Amino acid sequence: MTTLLPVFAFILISLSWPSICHPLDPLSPTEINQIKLIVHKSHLGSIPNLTFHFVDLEEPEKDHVLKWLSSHKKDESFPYRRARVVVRASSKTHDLIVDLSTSSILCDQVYTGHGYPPFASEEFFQASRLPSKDPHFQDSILKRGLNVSEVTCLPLTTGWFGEIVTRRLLRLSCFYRGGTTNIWARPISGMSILVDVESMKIIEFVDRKKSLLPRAEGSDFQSSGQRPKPGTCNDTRTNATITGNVVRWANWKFHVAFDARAGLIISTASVFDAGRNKFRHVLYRGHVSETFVPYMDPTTEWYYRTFMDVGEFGFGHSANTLVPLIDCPGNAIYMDGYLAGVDGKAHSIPRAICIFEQDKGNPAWRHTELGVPGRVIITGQQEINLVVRMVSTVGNYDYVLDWEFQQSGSLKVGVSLTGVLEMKPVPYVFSHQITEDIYGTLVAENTVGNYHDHFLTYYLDLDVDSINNSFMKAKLRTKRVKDEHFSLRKSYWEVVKETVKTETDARIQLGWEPAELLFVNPNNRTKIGNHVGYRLIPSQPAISLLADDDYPQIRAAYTKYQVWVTSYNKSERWAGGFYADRSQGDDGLAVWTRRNRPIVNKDIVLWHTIGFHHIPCQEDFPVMPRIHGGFELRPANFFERNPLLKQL
Ligand SMILES: *[C@@H]1O[C@H](CO)[C@@H](O)[C@H](O)[C@H]1NC(C)=O
Ligand SMILES: *[C@@H]1O[C@H](CO)[C@@H](O)[C@H](O)[C@H]1NC(C)=O
Ligand SMILES: *[C@@H]1O[C@H](CO)[C@@H](O)[C@H](O)[C@H]1NC(C)=O
Ligand SMILES: *[C@@H]1O[C@H](CO)[C@@H](O)[C@H](O)[C@H]1NC(C)=O
Ligand SMILES: *[C@@H]1O[C@H](CO)[C@@H](O)[C@H](O)[C@H]1NC(C)=O
Ligand SMILES: *[C@@H]1O[C@H](CO)[C@@H](O)[C@H](O)[C@H]1NC(C)=O
Ligand SMILES: *[C@@H]1O[C@H](CO)[C@@H](O)[C@H](O)[C@H]1NC(C)=O
Ligand SMILES: [Cu+2]
Repeated sequence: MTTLLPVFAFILISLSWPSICHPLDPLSPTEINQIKLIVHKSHLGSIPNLTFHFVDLEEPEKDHVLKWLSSHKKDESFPYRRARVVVRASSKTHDLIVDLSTSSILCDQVYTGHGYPPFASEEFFQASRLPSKDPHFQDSILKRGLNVSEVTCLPLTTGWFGEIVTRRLLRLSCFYRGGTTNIWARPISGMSILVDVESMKIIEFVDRKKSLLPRAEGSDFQSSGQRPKPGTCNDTRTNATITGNVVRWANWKFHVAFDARAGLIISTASVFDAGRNKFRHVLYRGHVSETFVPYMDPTTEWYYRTFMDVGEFGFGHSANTLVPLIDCPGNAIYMDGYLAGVDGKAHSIPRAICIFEQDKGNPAWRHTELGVPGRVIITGQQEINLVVRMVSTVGNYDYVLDWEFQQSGSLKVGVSLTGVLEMKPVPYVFSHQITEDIYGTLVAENTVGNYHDHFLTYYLDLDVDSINNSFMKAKLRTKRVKDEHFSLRKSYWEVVKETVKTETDARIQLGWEPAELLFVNPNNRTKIGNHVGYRLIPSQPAISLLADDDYPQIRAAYTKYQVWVTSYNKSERWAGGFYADRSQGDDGLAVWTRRNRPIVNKDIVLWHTIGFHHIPCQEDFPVMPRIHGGFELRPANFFERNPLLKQL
């Protein structure tokens, strides 16, 4: 029975395999289950304890996708459909390419380099339950006068600190609920618990000392009940046409996908140009590539907290089911997401993505003209945007990821941070009592919110009007007026344009010199002769302040610059390397760009990091109000004139 059943199910699945709507569509639950069967039928199927760590669409060749999109007839499916699958079997990592149309494994490589694939949720879950069954742990909890059934332990990734890596590990951090749901406010410190994930056993347990436990009172969070007025939410419905994963709204057309690792992916975004009467390419693919969250506390129980959440776990794996009227407005349209579990079986995340029109009551443009005799002219129009949103909760933090499409042709990418701080107990009740380094802010009695950073790096494969683009700096330089007879002015600024030739020169630390950063199409100009382009407008600049030789910084070397531009290569998508868990910095942006490839008039990719240096404050306790960061990709000489206006 056990051997017959999969074969039978397999035939059913093959017969019902649906035709592909778009080559970049995420894997469907049927396809995920089909992959599970293909892997189990292969030689890997006989190895006990096979675990699935990564199951994703193997991105088809870009030129094939572009050709198919520009020429395909209705009902004609894309010629191939493949998945990249990473499994662990007998303590080995197998990196597979699975072909769905032939139900075969095209490639099976045992990965022997540094780093491990992402953890599966089930591994986190199993690890977190180990202490409650451990006699040493039970003993320590009892000695502290606490009740074991009120303890929650959570797994944290361990990073890499120069040691020889031989196994996958997690460290557990334990908390005492005892009267609060805000577990992060009540950490049980003085303990180190190390778990070997392969054998799923505690391999090291150190109890240093009985420590102080911050009180539960006042640490819970409840909504103050401010809600939108009833009736305001269903008034309008978002006026977007969604066919499969393709969204059409106002002058935009794009593809939305849910991905286990990156979370939300926007692909093949083009904007309609009424002047040219056609859709023009802007972005081939954009998504969060990696995050880096290092804590600034070098002590025993904190030093290793240097998380790379996207690569170690995945924003899609941590995606929430969105809650109407908390996460998204009443006019939102929802899309589900699908993931493979540790056993390879498909799971769904209902309402993983929401799409809604947003009217913040801003003018898109306006003008009052008093200079026309006899009348006052006031003109303008309201700004209405389309937002695509996902929310990922990685442990204590919640990341709200937004892509906002504007009718002006701008794309605004935003991320909001909310959730709960990672906190540490201290003997202090007043800040004036503090005499030692506490590596954070006293945010409540006996409670320190530790200093840390959040870096989110975006992969932005811009294709402005076609794949060949150049990266340009338009530098603003102060110019002295030399001839005093020419002008009474002594100075002004001029623009010095510079096409960046290679990858090394395209690494930029923002904020040092005023410059516009542009992706231009050197093969196309507006009617009056300017190069068509899109401009990156960053927000506040932040780069990693860690020393270059510090281990976490070696792993996340790319966080020393906020802007990188690379030559397109389908396999270069993860800024900190694909195998991020316990990585050693030998894959990723900083390594690829050592080749210093030319980037002029080529298919190039922009990488941009949004950074937050987080000095916690009391308002961040017990739960933090949303803080926002982001950037804008804005047309610059792309259209002939303001595209919001009636065409001439
Ligand atoms: C499979 O996992 C179980 C428990 O998770 C463990 O006891 C067993 O040793 C593992 N087998 C192999 C071959 O790794
Ligand atoms: C420990 O906590 C559990 C559940 O919270 C409760 O049922 C039990 O009575 C507690 N035990 C003691 C000794 O307080
Ligand atoms: C909004 O629409 C939902 C579903 O269509 C309905 O259940 C709800 O009562 C409506 N709310 C209001 C305030 O009209
Ligand atoms: C909905 O969008 C379409 C296409 O952009 C537009 O023609 C139509 O007027 C819109 N309808 C409403 C009610 O806004
Ligand atoms: C892009 O430029 C390369 C040379 O760098 C050329 O071979 C290729 O045909 C160009 N592609 C397009 C779509 O213009
Ligand atoms: C270049 O611009 C012209 C209009 O100025 C347009 O007709 C043409 O399609 C553009 N070429 C590309 C490759 O986008
Ligand atoms: C693409 O990138 C990978 C990883 O950096 C590299 O191994 C491979 O050689 C690159 N391919 C090309 C054609 O440059
Ligand atoms: Cu923070």
